[in-house]
Amino acid sequence: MSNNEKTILLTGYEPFDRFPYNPSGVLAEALDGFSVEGYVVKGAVMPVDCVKMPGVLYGLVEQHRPQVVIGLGLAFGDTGLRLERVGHNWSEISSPDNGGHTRPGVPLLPEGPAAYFSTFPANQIVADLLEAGLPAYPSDHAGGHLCNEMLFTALHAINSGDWSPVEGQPIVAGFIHLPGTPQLAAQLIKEDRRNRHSPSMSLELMRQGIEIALATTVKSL
Ligand code: PCA
Repeated sequence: MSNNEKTILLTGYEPFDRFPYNPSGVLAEALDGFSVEGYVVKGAVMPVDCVKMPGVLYGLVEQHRPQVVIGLGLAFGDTGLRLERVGHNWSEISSPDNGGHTRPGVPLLPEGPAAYFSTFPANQIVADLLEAGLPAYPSDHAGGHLCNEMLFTALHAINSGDWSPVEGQPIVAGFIHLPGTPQLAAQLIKEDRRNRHSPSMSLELMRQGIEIALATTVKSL
């Protein structure tokens, strides 16, 4: 990385649980090197392991020194792009993650605050996505799994000073949940026809939406 390159860290996740494919990791990798408004995307796939993930995220921030950190994750069953406005200090993992860990519902950081607000312009992103004809909505609960953990970890690192400001500006952070792809929906219907009410969105449309989200975020800096 050259010293004055402006970067966006875009993370996704590896496959997990009953999903053999995770559009979030696929898109984070596909967008690696993409330029938006003078910023270069650094795309990375993180492990779905609640113990390992925070260290991986810290390592990526140390490596790329991004101005913006945005996480992507799969939320099968969602009907559009879900812009997460809050990261909660909470972890509840009922079916084992890829490291075999479960959690009964515990704070991520016992001494930490209950929650932090995301700092990317979630409402403006939703408006821009809807204007472009893409289904999108804001959310104030990112669940109890790794996606919320990523968002809370990033917001805590920024608020606690672990991740220092880049050129005087605090790092901006947020999270976007993605629906399943048509292929994932088809596979689940094959397994059980009762899964027929499974919404999906093509990878191409999700990619368009993420590009809009990144552009809107960078324009707000
Ligand atoms: N989705 C999970 C974790 C990994 C992923 O892609 C979540 O919504 O928390």
